Amino acid sequence: MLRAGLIGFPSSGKSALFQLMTSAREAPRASGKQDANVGVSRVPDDRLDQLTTLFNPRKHAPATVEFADIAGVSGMKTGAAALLDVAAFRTADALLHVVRMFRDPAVPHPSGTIDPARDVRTMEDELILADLGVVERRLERLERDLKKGQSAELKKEQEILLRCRTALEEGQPLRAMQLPPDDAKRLRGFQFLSAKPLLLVLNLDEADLPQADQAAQLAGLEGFVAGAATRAVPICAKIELEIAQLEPADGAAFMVDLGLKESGLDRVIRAAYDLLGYISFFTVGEDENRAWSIPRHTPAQLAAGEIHSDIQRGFIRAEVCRYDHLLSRRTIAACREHGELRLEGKEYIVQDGDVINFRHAT
Ligand SMILES: Nc1nc2c(ncn2[C@@H]2O[C@H](COP(=O)(O)OP(=O)(O)OP(=O)(O)O)[C@@H](O)[C@H]2O)c(=O)[nH]1
Ligand SMILES: [Mg+2]
Repeated sequence: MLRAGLIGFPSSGKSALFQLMTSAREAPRASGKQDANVGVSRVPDDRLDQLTTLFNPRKHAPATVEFADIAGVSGMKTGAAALLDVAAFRTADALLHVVRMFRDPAVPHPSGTIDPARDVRTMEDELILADLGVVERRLERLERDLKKGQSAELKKEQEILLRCRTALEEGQPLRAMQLPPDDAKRLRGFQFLSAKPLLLVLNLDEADLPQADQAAQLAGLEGFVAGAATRAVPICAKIELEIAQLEPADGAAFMVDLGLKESGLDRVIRAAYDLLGYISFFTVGEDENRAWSIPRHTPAQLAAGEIHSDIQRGFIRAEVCRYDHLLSRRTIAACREHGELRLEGKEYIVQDGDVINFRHAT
């Protein structure tokens, strides 16, 4: 499951987006220690709907995305560093920075003016600063430990962290560093914020919706968005929340009027999947049809673990057939007869749209 953390300056529209994505009302927040609201949304997938029409299972379960929302990330004295204390952000797969572009005198911006490029840079600097703190603390510790006794592994870690520190001090986020897989693995445990893929959710003014496609250029963010593991998606949280509350037919008509081809929920989820390179596979049966999300290039045994760790552990084989083959043959048996059902081993790289039955020992 994809897990995303919503960050952004106060009153940028994080909670409005959270509500749009999860149809959740904002729960009362625990006072004192920072805590996040976590909500789940269902990933729209036309292919799963088609499979459900075909199999008519008792249960239909789309893939899900988890969103975490928090109050005014940077309004706090501690800035983005405080995010590191909140598990939902530390462990998020991606950060969604809600960037204020709407103009509304009734909702003052904490910095006094609407300047998306400034906000994006400021937030980036905060993420970088938070990570720099973590790197420096770890480096101090490593230096002490290395004085006590040499260790090749600790030396290696020190070397990578020194490179990270240089990048961070130059204002470069860690997501821009090209690291060999081994080194990337060494850093994973730190859960660096600036290493996470970043989706800028540009919260447009209603009046700017007709130019939504050029929002990043209009905001002067083209260069920023060209960075590694960085994307932007335009929304208009307020108006799209209103649409979401209409009857579906009225909502669809309203969207046509506004020139929107897809709902805000669909656009944000698609952009996040795209950013992370996620794909979907399906499990089908009388009981349940279900979609699962995994990173591209995931081997079959690891994909099985997305369903259950027991299936991963007892993995024997994967029976795989392509979604479009199944849709045209209509049954797994017919796919088998036509040689379209394959038996794959644990190293098989799962493809987008695979329909899989995992055989496993119990
Ligand atoms: N005009 C306009 N107002 C918006 C839009 N999105 C959010 N707002 C308003 O801006 C105010 C703040 O929105 P929130 O979603 O609460 O912002 P937030 O980022 O969660 O704010 P904090 O939790 O305080 O950091 C609310 O009054 C929203 O109704 C928008 O697209 N257009
Ligand atoms: Mg909020």
